[in-house]
Amino acid sequence: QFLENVVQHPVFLSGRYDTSFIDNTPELFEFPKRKDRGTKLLNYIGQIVVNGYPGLPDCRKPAFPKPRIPAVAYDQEIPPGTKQILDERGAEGLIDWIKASDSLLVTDTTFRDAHQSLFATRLRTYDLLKVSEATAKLVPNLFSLEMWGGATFDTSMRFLNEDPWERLRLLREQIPNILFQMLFRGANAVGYSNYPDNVIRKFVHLAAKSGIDIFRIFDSLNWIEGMRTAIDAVRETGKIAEATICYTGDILDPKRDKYSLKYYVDLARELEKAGAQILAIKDMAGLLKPYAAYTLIKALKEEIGLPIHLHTHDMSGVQMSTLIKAYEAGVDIVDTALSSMSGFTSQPSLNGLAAAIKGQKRETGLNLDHLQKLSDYWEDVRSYYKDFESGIKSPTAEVYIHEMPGGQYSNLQQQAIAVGLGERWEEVKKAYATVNRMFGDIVKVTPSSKVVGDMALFMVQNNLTEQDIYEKGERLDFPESVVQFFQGFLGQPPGGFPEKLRDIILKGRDYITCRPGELLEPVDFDKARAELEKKTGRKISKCDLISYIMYPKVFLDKEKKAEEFGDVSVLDTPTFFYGLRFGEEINVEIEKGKTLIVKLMTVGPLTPEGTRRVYYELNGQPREVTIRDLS
Ligand code: 3PY
Ligand code: ZN
Repeated sequence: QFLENVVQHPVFLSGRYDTSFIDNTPELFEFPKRKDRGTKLLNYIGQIVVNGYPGLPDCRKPAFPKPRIPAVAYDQEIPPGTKQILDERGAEGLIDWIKASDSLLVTDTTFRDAHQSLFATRLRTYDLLKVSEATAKLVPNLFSLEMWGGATFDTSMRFLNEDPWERLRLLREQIPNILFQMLFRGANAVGYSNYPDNVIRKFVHLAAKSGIDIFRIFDSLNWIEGMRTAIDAVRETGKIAEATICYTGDILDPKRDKYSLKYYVDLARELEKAGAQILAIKDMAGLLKPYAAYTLIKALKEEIGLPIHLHTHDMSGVQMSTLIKAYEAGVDIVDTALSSMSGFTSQPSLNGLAAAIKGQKRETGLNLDHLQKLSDYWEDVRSYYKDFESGIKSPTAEVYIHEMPGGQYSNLQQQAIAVGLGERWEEVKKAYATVNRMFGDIVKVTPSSKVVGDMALFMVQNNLTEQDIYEKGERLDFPESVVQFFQGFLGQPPGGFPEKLRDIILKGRDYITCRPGELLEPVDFDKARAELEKKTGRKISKCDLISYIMYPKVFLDKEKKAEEFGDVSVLDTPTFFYGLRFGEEINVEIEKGKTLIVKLMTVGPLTPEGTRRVYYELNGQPREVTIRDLS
């Protein structure tokens, strides 16, 4: 191996070396670890068989349907779509095209928000890739696919042992014709706190280069200062900056005058001035009622010159009517999800909307049979993730009380279960509404919604009422996220912070009123790279580096898991989550043309060391691995 490193080294090949070559070229001593992908996968499956997947019930692998992958002709060319319009005519050309469109344009959120909202963002790249070619061929006239950002970035590393950048690259290869859209949390990027400006810029440039076309940029407090750096960065890339107003309250309720029609129109004007090319209305909880949508969109169409893109969640069951009223008011683009991935905490149904306005003046032009085929696939795939779902069985108007974003609902419920409050979920939802009122009625969307959720969990866990907070707050240690929120580290809410509560929570700590990005030291990328290369012992790509900068611990944990289990993205999803049944055999394609046949034989008894032997056949040969039993 050493000899191989020497003779392949560019300095050696150039002939320009002397006796210091060996001393000055430490990489000659870096030897790739022996790849035993088979054993690593057996370790992963054994780990799941013995200990289960975290958060899933301790049960035998259920029987799942074989997914109905829509049949498309391999030799059929992928028809051109909106991506080609952007690439050929540039950002301005695309915006002109949207304005001239005589159809209602549709974004499909199935690849991102739908699963974030229905099953805690656990959707694996494996299942996305199986349907990506069919998506490109069956619905080439979609406006965009929302397929990245939001919570998918950290979740894919944290829970799925995946690289989010790899997901983006692979999907881009498979779907070259439809615009890719991501959700970007302004100064919080794809994280939960503000990042230095140079990290925001670097992230945007890398994402644009890796395949993102439209950046939906929002600030969790609707604070325009939190969005400017990202808007400017997107404009530099030639991609589309879709700046966002997050909708909360009710513009038609005179008692909720903090978030009035005027408030939203003023904000939209500011965003247009700040460089937005599309305006998004992000109704993250599904509070925008049909007649309010009509009023809001009519007003925005009159007051600003940008195309309008509406996003909502269907917890109340009312939001299809909201889309229809928005359509009547002239909305340009709407977000929906394929029907089997729609409804409740997710978006309204794409199939339903396309059918509902078929024959109308601005019908979508989408093929209803094709939408059904795609929906059938997702119906099968969704069953793999059923244990991450919230268990909601019917729509509920309770969302108008707690105002919890759809994307947060299933996550907060998982968090509540994790801290032993699963049985007290009703109380958590009530506390969520109370906390919002105490905080001064804020916009609740990641990460401000997480702060409200953390405080709600804290109050329920410690059996605290609102009054208790005011009376005993001096002696309470509030969650870190709540302290940082009141310090101004997520930005400034409209109307400022409630001072009495801020004093109780901060206990004399300083707070800021400027943009946190002004105070954060820029990250030294070279230094961070050197640090990471030292920690991992390997060369680090730009994408890995930014993942590490955003989520150092999560990234390093993923590296550790990759070391132990190899590339688990090749496993089918039922096996990834539930392992194998005794006697079950699967084929695992570890690379193109190379398949392992894995059969689970049996699991041995608990040894005095607390381990179990797991017995397999690998390609017909007996194999065994030892797994620590964590029960
Ligand atoms: C996210 O930021 O992840 C959201 O989905 C907010 O709605
Ligand atoms: Zn959403």
